[in-house]
Amino acid sequence: MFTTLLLATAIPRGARADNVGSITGTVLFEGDPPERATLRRDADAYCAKTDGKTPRLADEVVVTRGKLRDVLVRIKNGTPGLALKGPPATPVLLDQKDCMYAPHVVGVVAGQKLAVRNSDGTFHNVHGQIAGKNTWNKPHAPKDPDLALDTSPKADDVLEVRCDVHPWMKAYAVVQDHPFFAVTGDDGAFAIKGLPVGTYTLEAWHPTLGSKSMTVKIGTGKRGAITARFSYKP
Ligand SMILES: [Cu+2]
Repeated sequence: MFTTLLLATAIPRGARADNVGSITGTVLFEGDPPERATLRRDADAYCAKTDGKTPRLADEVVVTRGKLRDVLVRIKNGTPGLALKGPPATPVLLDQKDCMYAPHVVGVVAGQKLAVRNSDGTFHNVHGQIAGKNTWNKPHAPKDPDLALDTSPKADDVLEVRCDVHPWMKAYAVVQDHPFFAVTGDDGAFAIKGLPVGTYTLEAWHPTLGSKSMTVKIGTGKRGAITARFSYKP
């Protein structure tokens, strides 16, 4: 009896454990993307040197051939029975490289740590805020070991990370209470796998362009692998 109950909570009604679906897709930016400002980084000679001959551009909105980078795509309405038993032990890596954060947007599971690395030969400080409230502010000298920093135990929180030494440096860690999310790269592509049959709200989140959502249905057989497309416009 106890086993039956456990199974009943582990698998949503109507879903079969062996029938897992996937959502793959692309995030587009249609029309002319906003112009990326040229960053002035000569206040720090190290940063300016990593620019080489071509000045670096702001990374708030990065569009490559109509595809939008740095969009976190996630299941928004929860995934009954698939909640994690705790955050993954492996932290999510945020690198400070050439005086930029890489990546610009990461997704984390509630409670998962952020490993912040300094790959630069200059001093950074790592300043985290959630909704304007400080979470930590750490000095990070060259060759210092990675920092293991708390994110947040609360789904939907957005942890904003900045460097007060280099005001153009900004990154975002977006919190989920499940593992069903992905962040787009230069190709605008995302893939979320391992979903049971069901109806989901799929949300796209971008730091400055905002959120969009749609309803998707994972069915059986061929209807288990669906494609989705989000489109942002100027
Ligand atoms: Cu910095």
